[in-house]
Amino acid sequence: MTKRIAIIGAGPSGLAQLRAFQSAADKGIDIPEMVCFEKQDDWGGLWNYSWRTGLDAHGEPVHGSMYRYLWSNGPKECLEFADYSFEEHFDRPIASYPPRAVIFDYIKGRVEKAGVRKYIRFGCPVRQVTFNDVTQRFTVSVHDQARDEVTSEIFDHVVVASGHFSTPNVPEFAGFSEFNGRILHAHDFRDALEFKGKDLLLIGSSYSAEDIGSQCYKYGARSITTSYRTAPMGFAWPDNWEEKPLLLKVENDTAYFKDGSSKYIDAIILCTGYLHHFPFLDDSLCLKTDNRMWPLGLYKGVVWEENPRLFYLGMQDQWYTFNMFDAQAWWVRDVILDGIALPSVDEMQADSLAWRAREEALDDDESMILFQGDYVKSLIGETDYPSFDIDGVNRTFLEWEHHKHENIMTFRDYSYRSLMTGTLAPKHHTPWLEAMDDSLETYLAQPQHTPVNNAA
Ligand code: FAD
Ligand code: NA7
Repeated sequence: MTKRIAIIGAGPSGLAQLRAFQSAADKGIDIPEMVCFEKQDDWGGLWNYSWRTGLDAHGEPVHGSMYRYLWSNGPKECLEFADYSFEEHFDRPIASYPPRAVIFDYIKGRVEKAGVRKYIRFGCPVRQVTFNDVTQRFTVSVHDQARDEVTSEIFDHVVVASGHFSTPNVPEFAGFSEFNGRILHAHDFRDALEFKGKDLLLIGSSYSAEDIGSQCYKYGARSITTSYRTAPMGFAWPDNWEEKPLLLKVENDTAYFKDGSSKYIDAIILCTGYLHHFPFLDDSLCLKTDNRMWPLGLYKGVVWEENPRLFYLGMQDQWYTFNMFDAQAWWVRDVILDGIALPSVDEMQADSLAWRAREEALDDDESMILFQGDYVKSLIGETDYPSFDIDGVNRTFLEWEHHKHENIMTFRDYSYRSLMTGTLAPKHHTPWLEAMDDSLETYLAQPQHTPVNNAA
């Protein structure tokens, strides 16, 4: 009997799983029956922008954490699919840091070409997943919102690809209840123009703080203050941006910091990260981890060791993204197709612990990038995912880091060479700091053969 597989989520990870099976089918291999359940009305996951915050039209938590004017925070050359280049999609080379709409278009292009939309049931949040030890099968209960009906179906395997940058981690600080201005989490941030002319405090020192702060600077915030718990980001910030140690309390409209300093502020954005949150999973199936490079319990970063019929995609903290999700999806596909045999549970756990020990010794960005590159290599070496120059991607990441430290407001003006096609990206027509319109049309409206000048 044909196996049945449930894929939860049609973001980049879930779409990678569909594409992996479809590529096997193209080679004449019999593939299982697939159903991908997606709670939103379209695919693309976080890249499918929504203006909504809080609850959606059906009372579901809004998945989206992306905002207007979001441009890729790393070079597109590092996330490029090995089986579908940007050049193939846009029919010409494009610059290295596209805005969200351009990346969304690229993600869509590959799966439209693959013809996998037919496997996806949109408007279908998964409510519950349980496993029956006797039948060795999963029961997946899904809410079909159009019909307002919850139905259950049986599957041999479940692939959880529901993302982990959607449920906000929201700490409380003394005085928040009496604060005079707006307090929001990065998950609910949508438009930097809201903070034009304001004195803004951001808590956190990672990507969200860096990028939301940069957006607000670009769109005219009066001042930016970022407050760190562990370490400052340490970039060469503009004059109206300062980093302070952790916030202690707010009183009315004044923030007080651990170093004894204080500052007037209009609004606070909690850039304090996200929770891995799977309310639809039975506890025995549920990954529990913070945001890190090697969550425990997942053999090869994807197989749920306690029940190897269950898989997770994209659960790691991410330097590598789209091509790592592909590497994972191809590998999971081959386990499901019985092309890759899993070792005993003890062996799986020992292997994971060895990766974790290595992860714990990582002490800077460079070592984390190389670690994740090694992980991707270890997966693609075992499947027919088109091999690509991972050392080259690592080098591009390191150049990107260097450019960020050179000038955090101009790093997006650089160009990099595609590791898939060998083409050097053209320079974008407008420096990022002056590019106020983030539409696909404006971004692509550039001469085809702009000479490349890598001095930004
Ligand atoms: P998601 O994109 O989160 O997709 C998960 C999907 O699962 C969603 O469509 C969701 O609706 C669906 N889903 C969730 N729960 C259920 C359920 N119960 N039932 C059915 N469906 C469900 N990466 C980069 O490479 N470059 C960037 O510039 C970049 N910028 C980012 C900026 C922000 C603000 C954030 C939050 C992330 C950014 N990322 C970036 C990282 C991002 O995580 C990945 O690019 C990518 O979107 C992860 O794909 P995913 O499919 O694993 O998860
Ligand atoms: P991250 O990368 O998980 O970072 C979370 C940040 O929040 C990090 O600096 C944490 O500080 C900080 N944090 C977490 N809890 C607290 C509390 N209680 N107090 C103060 N600071 C806290 O999440 P991001 O949202 O920045 O990035 C997630 C993705 O979005 C990323 O992939 C991007 O591409 C976009 P710590 O260093 O742990 O002390």
